[in-house]
Amino acid sequence: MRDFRLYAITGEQFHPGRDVIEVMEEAILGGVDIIQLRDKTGSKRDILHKARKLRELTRKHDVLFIVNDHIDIALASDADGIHLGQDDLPLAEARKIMGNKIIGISTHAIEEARAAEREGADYIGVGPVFPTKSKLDVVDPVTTSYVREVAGEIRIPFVAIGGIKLHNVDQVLDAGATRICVISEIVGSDDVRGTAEKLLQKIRTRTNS
Ligand code: TZP
Ligand code: MG
Repeated sequence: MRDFRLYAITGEQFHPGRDVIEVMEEAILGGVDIIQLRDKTGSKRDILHKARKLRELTRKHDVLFIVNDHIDIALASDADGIHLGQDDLPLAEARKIMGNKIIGISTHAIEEARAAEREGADYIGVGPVFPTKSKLDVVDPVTTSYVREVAGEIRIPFVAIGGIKLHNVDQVLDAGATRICVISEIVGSDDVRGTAEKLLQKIRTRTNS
């Protein structure tokens, strides 16, 4: 898959009254290079409608587009890929359906990261690094020590996620992450574009890229 640095996930509860497409476009203008549609409450029809609009937006700006949970919606909207958790369809089954498209897998422990790598995931999520209000099923923070473990061992791309903010992103980069994924810090900001720009600047500085 094409490489990325700053991954933003939708979180419409963080920007009441603002349209998700408009917010994500600002994030892209701030340097986000991969977008995920994550909607745990809408009907499939509504999610598909948003997916199609985000696909159009991401095409216009040439950034990657991933759908969370719903393989059917990922295919119907011609997304670049799917993001799956440990309780979703197993990776091997998803691969049969998705072909060469991107498959990302959430992991919370090194055994899960190893399994995802072995089974052919394109990238993994590593988190939640810090406490977060954006994920309802409660998982204890994995801390930066899990980031360090993954950085030392796993060879496929990984993205650190969970409670990552401008004020603590350096800790995650220090632990070896080179790709960062954020919901609330970006989409909940009064200055979506400026916040994305600042996060990207920190990543670029730490990774010399
Ligand atoms: N998976 C692990 S943490 C998380 C997800 C979807 C939520 C991240 O949101 P935020 O607002 O950046 O903490
Ligand atoms: Mg899921």
